[in-house]
Amino acid sequence: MKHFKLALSILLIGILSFTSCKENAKKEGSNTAEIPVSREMIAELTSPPNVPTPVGRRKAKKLIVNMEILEQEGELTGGVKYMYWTFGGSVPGSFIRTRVGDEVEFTLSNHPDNKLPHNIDLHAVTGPGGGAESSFVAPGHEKTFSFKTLNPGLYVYHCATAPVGMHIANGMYGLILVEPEGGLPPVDKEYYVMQGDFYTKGKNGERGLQPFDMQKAVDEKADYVVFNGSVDGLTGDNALTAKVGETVRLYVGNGGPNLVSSFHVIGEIFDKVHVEGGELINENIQTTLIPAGGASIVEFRVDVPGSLVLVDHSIFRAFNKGALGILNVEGEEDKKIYSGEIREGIYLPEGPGIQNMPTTDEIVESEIPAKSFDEQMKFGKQVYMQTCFACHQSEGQGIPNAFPPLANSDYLNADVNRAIGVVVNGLSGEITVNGDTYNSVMTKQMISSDDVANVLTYVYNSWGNSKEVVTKEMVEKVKNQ
Ligand code: HEC
Ligand SMILES: [Cu+2]
Repeated sequence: MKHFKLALSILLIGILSFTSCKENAKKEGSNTAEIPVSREMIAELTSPPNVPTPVGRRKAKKLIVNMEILEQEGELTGGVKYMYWTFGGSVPGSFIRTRVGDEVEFTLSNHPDNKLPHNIDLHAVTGPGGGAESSFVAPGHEKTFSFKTLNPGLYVYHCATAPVGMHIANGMYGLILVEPEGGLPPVDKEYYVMQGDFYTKGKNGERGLQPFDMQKAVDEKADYVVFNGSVDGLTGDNALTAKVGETVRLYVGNGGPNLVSSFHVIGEIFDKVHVEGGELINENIQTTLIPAGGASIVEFRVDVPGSLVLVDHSIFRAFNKGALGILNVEGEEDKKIYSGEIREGIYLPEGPGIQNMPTTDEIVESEIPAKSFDEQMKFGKQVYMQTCFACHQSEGQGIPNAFPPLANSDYLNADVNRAIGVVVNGLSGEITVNGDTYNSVMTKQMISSDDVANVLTYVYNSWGNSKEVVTKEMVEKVKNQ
C-alpha cells in the first residue's frame, strides 16, 4: 500500500511537470510571433571569426539586413586558388545576430560582376524554402523579403540554387544567431567558426586555380576539409586568442556540403554545449557532433596558457586535409591544473643496444631518379605533400608550439648535413628555430635517399630558404656516418 502511494505520487508529479513543461513551450512558441517590434535598426554584419555585438536587453526591432553576394577568387591553401561564391565576401558568409521576435527585413543583392543567380535559405526562417523562393536573384539585381524570428538558436543559412550542392561546396553558407529574450549570458570572448568540405579537380596541394569537381563531390571524396574557408583559415595570423581565466564561446557551424563534423578542441573540455545549437545544454563534453547544415554553441573557460587545437576529430581531415585551427591562450601557468613535463627518461625495453627511433620496413629506393633541378623540385614537392605537409604545413609555416617552421628556418639554413640527418635519423629534444623553442619528436622518415635529396632541395628552394641543392650522394654520406 505504502509503495503504491509512493508510485502514485511519483506518477502524479511526473504528469504535472510534463504538462507544465508542455504548456511553457506552447506559450513561448505562440508568444514569439506576437512580440511587438519597436523601431528600425540596421544589422551589424561581421566576417569570420568575428561576431556582432550581443543583443543584450534590447527590445525586438525591425532589423534591416543587407547581404551582398560576391563570386571571387581566393586561396584554399598556399598556391591553390579557388573561385569562391560568398555571402558578403567571406567563407563562411557574414554572421547575422538577431533576437527572438525581431522582424528581419532581408535584402539579398547579387553583384553585377557575378556569373550566376543565387538565393538564400535561412534555417531560422519559418516559411517556404527558408526564404529561398522569395530571394532568387540574378546578377545585377536585388530581392527583399521579411520574416520574424520565432525560435531562439544558432542556425545555418546557405544558397539553395540548383545545383544546390555545388553552390554550398563553393562556400555559400554562414550562420544566423537568434538570441533568447534578454540575450545569452555574457562571456569574455566570442568567435565564429564554420567547417566546410571542398572538392577540386587536382588532388590536395595541387597548385593553380582549381575548378570544382562535381564527381568527387557526389562521391563525397573531399580534397580539403577546412575551418573558415581555407586551410589557414584559423591558423597563423588567423588564429583565435584568449587570456587565461577567460570564458570563450564558439559559434560553430558546419556548411558541409557532405561531411559531418566531430568537433573537438585538443586540450580543452567544453563546459557547456548548446546541443545542435538549440536550447538543450549538455555539460563536460569532449567532442560534439555537428551535422552538415547544423550548428553548435560550445563554451569553456581557458585555465592554462598554450595553443588549443580545434579539429574535426575524424582525424585525417585535421592533419591531412586542413580541418585544424588554433586558439592561442596567454597568461600565467597553473601547475595545479597542468604540470607540463615532469621528467623525461629513455625507455629501452629491449636493452641499451636499441637507441634508434622506431623504424618500419626497409626503405624502397625510387625507380626514376630526378635528372634535373626542375625534376628534383617536382618530385620533392610530391614527397613534401605526402610526408612533411601534415606537420610542417603547406607553406612550411609549421604550427606554433608544435611543429617548427621550415620556411625561412635559421635552423635549417645553418647546416645542410644536420638537416639531412634530421630527415634520415629523426630528431628529438629541445631545438630553437627562429627564436622559438620546440621540444618534441620527429620520427625518422622512411623515404629513399633520392626522395630525401629531392624533398630537401624543394624545401631549401622554397619560402625564402638558402637555395641549397641536396644530392643523393650528400644524403648517402650522412647515412654512412
Ligand atoms: C609527424 C610530424 C612530422 C613530420 C611528418 C615531419 N616532421 Fe620535421 N619536425 C617535426 C618536429 C616535431 C620537429 C622538431 C623536433 C624537436 O623538437 O626536436 C621537426 C623538425 C624538423 C627540422 C628541423 C627544424 C626546422 O624547422 O628547421 C627539419 C629540417 C624537418 N623537421 C624537416 C622535415 C621534412 C623535410 C619532413 C618530410 C620529409 C618532415 N620534417 C616531416 C615533425 C615532423
Ligand atoms: Cu548560390
